[in-house]
Amino acid sequence: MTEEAVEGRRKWLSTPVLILAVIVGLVLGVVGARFGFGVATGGNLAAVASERGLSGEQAEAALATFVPPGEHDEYLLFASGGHSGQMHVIGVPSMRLLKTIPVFAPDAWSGYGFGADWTMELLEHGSDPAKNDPLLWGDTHHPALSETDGDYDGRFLYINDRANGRIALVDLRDFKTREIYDIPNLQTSHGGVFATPNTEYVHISAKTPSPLWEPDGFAELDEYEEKFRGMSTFLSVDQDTGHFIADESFQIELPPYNQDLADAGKLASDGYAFINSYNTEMATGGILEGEPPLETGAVAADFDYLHIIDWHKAEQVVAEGKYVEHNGMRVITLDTAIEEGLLHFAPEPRNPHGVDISPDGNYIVVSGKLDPNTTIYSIERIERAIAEQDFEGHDPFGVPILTFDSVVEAQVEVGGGPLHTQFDGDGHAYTSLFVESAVAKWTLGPEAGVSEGDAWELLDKIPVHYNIGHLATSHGDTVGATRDWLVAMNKWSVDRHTPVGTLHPQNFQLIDVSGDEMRLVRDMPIGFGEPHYAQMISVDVLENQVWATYPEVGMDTLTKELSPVATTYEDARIEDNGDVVDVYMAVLRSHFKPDVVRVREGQTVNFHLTNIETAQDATHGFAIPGYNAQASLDPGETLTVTIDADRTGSWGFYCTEFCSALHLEMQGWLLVEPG
Ligand code: CUK
Ligand code: CUA
Repeated sequence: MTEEAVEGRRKWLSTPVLILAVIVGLVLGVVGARFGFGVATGGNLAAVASERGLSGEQAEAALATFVPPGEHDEYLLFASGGHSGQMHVIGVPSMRLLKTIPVFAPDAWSGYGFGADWTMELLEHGSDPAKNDPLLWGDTHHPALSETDGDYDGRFLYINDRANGRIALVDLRDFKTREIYDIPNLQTSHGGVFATPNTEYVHISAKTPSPLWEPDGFAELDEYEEKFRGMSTFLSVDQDTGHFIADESFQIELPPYNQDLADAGKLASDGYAFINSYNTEMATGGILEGEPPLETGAVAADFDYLHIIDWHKAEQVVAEGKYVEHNGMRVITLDTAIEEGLLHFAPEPRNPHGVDISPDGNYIVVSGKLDPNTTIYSIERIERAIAEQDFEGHDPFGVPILTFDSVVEAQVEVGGGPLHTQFDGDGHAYTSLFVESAVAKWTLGPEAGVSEGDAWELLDKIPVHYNIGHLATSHGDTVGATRDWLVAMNKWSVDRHTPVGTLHPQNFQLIDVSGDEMRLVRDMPIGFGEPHYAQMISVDVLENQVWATYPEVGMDTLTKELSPVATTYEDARIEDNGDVVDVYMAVLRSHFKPDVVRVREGQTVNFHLTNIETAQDATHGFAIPGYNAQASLDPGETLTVTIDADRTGSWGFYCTEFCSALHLEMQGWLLVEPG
């Protein structure tokens, strides 16, 4: 958003508007100023507002977030899709859904998991190879955009699978999932994904500890303390492709606590990683065996531990060979991590959830969901306490615990059930309050540019609807956070939207944070799998990097290189090699060449499909009835669909994407002769 526009919005929103006459004058003034048309055409605005029964504030909000037909949003919000296994891309401020990116779950529209070999192969990752039983869902929680110098660079997007301990890579040139990696020694994952400031690594840690050293992965729960462990993973990233480099990655073994959310240090705290934990009580439940429920056991102690990892030091330790290899991953054991001084704990008020680093990197904000305060640590205090060995004790595994009073810089009473915090680059922090269903705005301290007198103060609070989890500000996890928009990601909507049955949408709410007071300007029902976290990136950063079509015809989706099986129109052909038939097929408006494919029952058929189109949006589909096969080919894209021709019949394949006036004619025959 331009500075002028921000300034305009600020001014305009801070004006109290009570009666229609005032609205009209104000609206017309602003509209006139911003869009440059005369007041004469604006007369209808008053009538529209009046007819629709809109208050002044509502009319303002509508205009503030309206993106005219044909124009683009200022920001894109990449939201996780929770247990839908997908990700959603939403325009801000219009709050229009632009795309769903399938990641861990099949998606019929894009043919993800319905035929194209690359999609089938990706979805296999994490499946039990002993069984023909693909893992077809995930629980995406925390997207992480790649970063350069601590700010989003729009190259890659990473997302965790909380359920199955996996991580995926999405290439932001074509918004397609490019890798799913099943991380060794993690059963589940939550702490991450975050990228280090230059995406040297993406971090992901366990959620539920597991008996990861046991050969068959099994241990009794009464051996929990002895045999279960958590794991923090630093996955090295190939800077050209975004792929994970397992050989250059490492893990750090952690005690069997629930390692929760995590964040990377930046600027002042570059080189550190922070992970919250809960259930340091190591409760395991067992109600039927006379134990308290896990939840009761897990809240018994007043403090849990903020994990502070010096990953620069960890890199050195690995380089010196002080690791063990476990399931193909280099693991720094807990004992080594303690000995080498790369792991410290700081007490944090019980059962914290979010940990978030301020844009300047100095402050580490922790929110304890059972404590009305956010607790703010400073990296300066932490580094001093580590240097002076200012410990208040050790945990049962020997990890040194820094003295609480030495490392805590401030506490701010924000309200009921604080979870997550975001920033705006102007010295403000915004914390979601789950229990209170509100967002609290408060000031950081001097290192974030706030004067001593104004530091650590609650400034404003706005109700949200309802039960907010995460929140996201524009560039909110980076050194370049901006003071524009905040999206509150609410778990419940109750009565906010037209009833659509008993499963209600969640509710995103757009809040304008450009003024002194926060203003709620838009609701967006989320009628699909539950988003947790989102990151918001300026469209300016992405715009020149996103491909409109594949730059060359015949490009392989995964490798982004010309595929050896791509075909031109002239070279389209069928090669019958006995057991295997290779069909090199050109796909264009509005036919397939070849359009009759004759095979015998029992043959394996590889359809090597190339969409030879170069026009934007000239996407074609390829669906074969009876074979559970559907692929989608973007302009220029090449992929292979492999089927075993085990159902005899005359099958009419067709294009699924309405591509031209003769789209319905875009069909052909797969003749499977009885063998
Ligand atoms: S968690 Cu969902 S509201 Cu998985 Cu980031 Cu806090
Ligand atoms: Cu191609 Cu419809």
